[in-house]
Amino acid sequence: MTSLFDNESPPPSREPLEEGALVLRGFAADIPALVAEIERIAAAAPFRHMVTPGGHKMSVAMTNCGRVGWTSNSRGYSYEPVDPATGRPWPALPECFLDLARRAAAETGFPGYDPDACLVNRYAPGAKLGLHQDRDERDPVAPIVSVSIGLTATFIWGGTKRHLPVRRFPVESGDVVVWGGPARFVYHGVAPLKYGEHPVTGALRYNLTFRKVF
Ligand code: MD3
Ligand code: FE
Repeated sequence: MTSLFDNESPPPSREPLEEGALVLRGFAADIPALVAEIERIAAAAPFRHMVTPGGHKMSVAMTNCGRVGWTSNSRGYSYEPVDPATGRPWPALPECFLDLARRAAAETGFPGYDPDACLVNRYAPGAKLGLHQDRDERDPVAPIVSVSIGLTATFIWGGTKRHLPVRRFPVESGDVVVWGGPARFVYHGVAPLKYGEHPVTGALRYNLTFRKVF
């Protein structure tokens, strides 16, 4: 007897985290295609280490695609239509990114998702993202969709107040997490990436986060 998943990773599974938040394990099937798009984006809008308003250089390297891109500098955070590093608009959202984000949002109960930004994060071993909320987006109803690619990371998430206890869970290549409804404004972060080798990304992890900004 053969199964659809013989010689493959386990079948996709859905794990609710809390109301409005769902992990879709293995939902992103074609990792090489996503990495090829990331490389195409980075050729037009190079990865860079942004500086926080507090004056710290971020350990995660970032770029964007879509109508606007998330930027940080010593004056603050903003979504910008033009990449400050190149003076050109950000590369367009690839069709396969949009399709993936829309299907994941619909699975979680958010049909008609129309993100206008995709932040692409690149983690080398040791890179981390401190606990934060994503609240630079004007649309508070649309979910944020996150796609993990390459090395496994530990995702940290807490409550809507910084002091509330946090939980941790591993996110592997192909895992998609949708954060909507009451989970949209929870504090979250990523633990320092452990060294490893991934067949497609080598010693790197990428994360795509789709956002509806306007
Ligand atoms: C939960 N990125 O770019 S994605 C970010 O893995 C960011 O690179 C992390 O946090 C990463 O802002 C985590 C998952 C994520 C993104 C946004 C959220 C989780 C979220 C917004 C609200 C709640
Ligand atoms: Fe975030």
